Amino acid sequence: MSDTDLRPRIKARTRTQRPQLHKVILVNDDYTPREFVVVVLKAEFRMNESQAYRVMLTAHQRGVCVVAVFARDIAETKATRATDMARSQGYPLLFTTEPEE
Ligand code: NFA
Repeated sequence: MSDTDLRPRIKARTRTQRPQLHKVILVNDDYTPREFVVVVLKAEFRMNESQAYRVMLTAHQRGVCVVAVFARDIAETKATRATDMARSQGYPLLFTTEPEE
């Protein structure tokens, strides 16, 4: 016969543990040209011109701006790559990361 119901009687309610997200933060400085900051944001964070310009301007005016949030490894890799891109051109531009609350 085909009357053997093998479906579980109890519905699992355990919540999935999602990895903590980390912010990538753009830090203002007095030396890196605005247009170069925009180029880096577009290259490393896949932003369009107007998104990148707004993030650059926010950091310029307020000191810092959150660029995006990612899983820790990805945030750190992107922050390092973007900072290295600036170093290779002799600019002090800095991207840091911090865990989201
Ligand atoms: N403050 C820089 C300038 O006036 C531009 C800048 C913006 C640098 C955001 C770093 C981050 N040329």
